[in-house]
This record gives sequence, C-alpha cells and structure tokens, in this order.
Amino acid sequence: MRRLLFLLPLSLLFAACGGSSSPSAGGGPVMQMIQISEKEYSLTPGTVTISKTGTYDFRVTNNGTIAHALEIQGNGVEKKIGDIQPGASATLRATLSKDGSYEIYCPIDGHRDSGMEGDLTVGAAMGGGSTGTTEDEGSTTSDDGYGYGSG
Ligand SMILES: [Cu+2]
Repeated sequence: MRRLLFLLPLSLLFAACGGSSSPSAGGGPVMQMIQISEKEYSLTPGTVTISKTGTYDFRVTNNGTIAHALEIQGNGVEKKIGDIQPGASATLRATLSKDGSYEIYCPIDGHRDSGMEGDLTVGAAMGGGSTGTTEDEGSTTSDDGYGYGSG
C-alpha cells in the first residue's frame, strides 16, 4: 500500500501541469467576442454591456454599402480599426482595464454625427436590476461626523 500512496500525489501533479494551453499569441486571454454590425448610419447593437474588465474582441461586420471603421474610446483607451469594406468584417481587439463608459463609433467623416455611435459600458454587473431600467437617483449619503475618541 505504500506504493499507492506515493503514486497518488504524483498523478495529481501531472494533472496540474497539463493545463489548458491557449494558442493566442501575445496579450491576455480574450474574454469574449462581441459582434457589432455597421451600416449607414448605425451600429448594432447600439449599447454594449460587459460585466467585467479584460481583453475583448469586437467582431465588426460591415453590412452597409460604403466603407466603415470602428473606434473605441474612453478611460485612456483609444483603439481603432481601419476601413472595412462593404460585406467585409474585421476584428478590433481592445483591453478594457477600467470599469466605466466607453464610446464606440465610426470615425469616418460625418458618420458618427449621422448616428454611427454607441455606448460601451464595463462593469455594469454590480447593482444591476433583474428587469427593467433601474435608475438610482440621488442616493442619500448621510455623512455624519461624530468625533469618536476625542475626550
Ligand atoms: Cu461609417
């Protein structure tokens, strides 16, 4: 029975070593791929919500009839992908390391003003309601300063 006791932890070691090896080259692991469709002049979906920070692939498909592009901007992030021809798609990889709001839009002249823009929110999972829109307005933060310890 001594031998069995010795073999057990060894096999555990092997199991631990043979972890999943990701084929992705460089950067962190991609958390998720987000599909975005572009056309004149809108982004679909117009609102993207991501529950946690990390590296994401934005798969942009141009369903329009002219070339489009995509830019993500906010919280120190500025990522852009060049012209995507009609019917083509491209992937924009962005590392969103901070919770907050980001802007997504088509940086081609006039397209954003015409409606090719959307909101990207990171970290919305905290305090999110189950259904409907939850607008928390003016949470009363009573800051009463009792001087404990003074005496
Ligand atoms: Cu465009």
